[in-house]
Amino acid sequence: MMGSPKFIQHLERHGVYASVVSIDHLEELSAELGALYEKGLYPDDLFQLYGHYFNPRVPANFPGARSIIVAATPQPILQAKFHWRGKVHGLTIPPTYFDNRKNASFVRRLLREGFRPQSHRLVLAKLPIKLLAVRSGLAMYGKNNVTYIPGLGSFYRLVAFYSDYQSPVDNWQERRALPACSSCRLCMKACPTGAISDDRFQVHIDRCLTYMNEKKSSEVFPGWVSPSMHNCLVGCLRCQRACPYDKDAVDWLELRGEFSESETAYLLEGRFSGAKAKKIEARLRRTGLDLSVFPRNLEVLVSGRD
Ligand code: B12
Repeated sequence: MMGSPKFIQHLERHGVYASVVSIDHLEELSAELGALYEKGLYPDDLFQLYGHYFNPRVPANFPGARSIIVAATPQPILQAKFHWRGKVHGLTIPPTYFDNRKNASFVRRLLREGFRPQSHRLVLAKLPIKLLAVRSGLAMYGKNNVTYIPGLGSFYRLVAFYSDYQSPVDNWQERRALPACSSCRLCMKACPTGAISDDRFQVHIDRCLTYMNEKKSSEVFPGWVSPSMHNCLVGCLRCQRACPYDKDAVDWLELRGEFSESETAYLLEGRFSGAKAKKIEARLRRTGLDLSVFPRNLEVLVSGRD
């Protein structure tokens, strides 16, 4: 903490870790991802969704942007309870699916406070933020391709801002991996779908369970994905739970929702319309979910377990 800018120290006092790089690196960030896409290492459908991260631009109305600030806010694992056929199923939602806007506002407020008496403009940045966190020295890659910060593990949400703050230091650096990942294979063994492998560092995105269960419910899981592989209502926690760097973070749980027998039946039926759908979706949003992954993701977790 000593030696870091005052605003970063202010964030740290509130449990948020941050770093800053010069705006000059924006092109390098996009070039690195562009190269992955060219090599066929990034699925087309994700490129459609996140293609703008591959060619980020400072907003035209912000020519004075001088730096990119990236910040990590710790987040717990969430639980939602579903009553079904006389049993209560406590289902899991990993960190980072929820409170996106709330977190961005929280970090923005802390930055404003930390900059005082100066004031700096902050514009939310849509960037490959994991790579940015590593390139800025804030985090390191785990072999599971999730990033880690000493003391926090990997259970945090990242957010980035363009700013007109001119940093006296530029923290841009080479990508780094956690030291133990060169010999530890626990995440690889824990990954239910074989998405983490020794043939390369980058995960095989098309085999990642999260890639499959974040899609709309109308897309059925491939036949090779067995029911026992599923462990979260959306996403997956197997590689993070197995990681020794996450051992202090995995027990931080927060219960955010409870759904009665009739609500669970409605979610499993999968015919959503009108006020009823809106009402239940509003409650799901507290856990970071919407109706798009229902009924498929709920069905695989409760069916056969009653
Ligand atoms: C698209 C996306 C996904 C996709 C694709 C994931 C992927 N690996 O690309 C899917 C749906 C699969 C996904 C899953 C998950 N995601 Co996601 N995802 C994103 C999103 C929107 C963009 C990421 C992206 O485009 N990545 C491009 C890929 C190719 O980059 P990369 O994984 O960093 O690849 C690098 C490494 O392979 C590395 N590398 C390659 N070779 C080598 C060699 C060495 C030696 C080293 C050191 C590094 C290295 O360099 C590559 C880049 O050049 C970001 C949000 C954002 N704005 O960035 C969230 C984000 C990355 N996801 C996040 C999370 C939490 C997850 C999940 C853990 C959720 C879950 N619990 O299920 C999983 C983890 C999957 C995994 N093991 O990677 C968090 C990460 C937080 C963290 N602690 O790191 C983010 C930042 C969201 C957020 N705002 O917090 N995600």
